[in-house]
Amino acid sequence: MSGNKTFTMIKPDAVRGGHIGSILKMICDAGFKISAMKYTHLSKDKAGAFYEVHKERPFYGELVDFMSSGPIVAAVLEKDNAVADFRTLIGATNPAEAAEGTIRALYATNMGENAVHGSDSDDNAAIEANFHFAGTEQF
Ligand code: 3AN
Repeated sequence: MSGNKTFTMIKPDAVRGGHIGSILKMICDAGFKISAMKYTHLSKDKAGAFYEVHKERPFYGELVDFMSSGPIVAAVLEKDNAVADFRTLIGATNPAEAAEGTIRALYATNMGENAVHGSDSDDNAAIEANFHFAGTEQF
């Protein structure tokens, strides 16, 4: 059975572009409840640890630099079928391939600077939520 939580970040490009409010409205309008949220600036170490799984990929250094280049909004979102429904709402990793009306189609710049993160599995959603939030910060 699929779970009901996912983890997201509004990335530095979308924050710099002034899109926090529009993106949060799309998320809430799509039926997600926010069960944790913070506005924070990841250090290089913290961004590197979050994306540890991509360490061997050629874009890892660029990804860590980008994700620590400015503040982000991190949040845990709750809804039935949260992981899959949120990935539908954000669209493909490459904004050129993202479906019309998705968050990435509207706000992403390119494959690296793609406006938002969304967990890719229930297990990773729990790991990522707990990476950013203490149990007492998740409601
Ligand atoms: P998604 O975020 O759609 O799950 P992943 O998990 O494949 O995509 O990649 C994680 C992040 O790494 C992406 N959100 C993006 O910022 C970055 N990334 C992925 N592929 C590339 C690439 N080819 N070039 C630059 N950055 C990339």
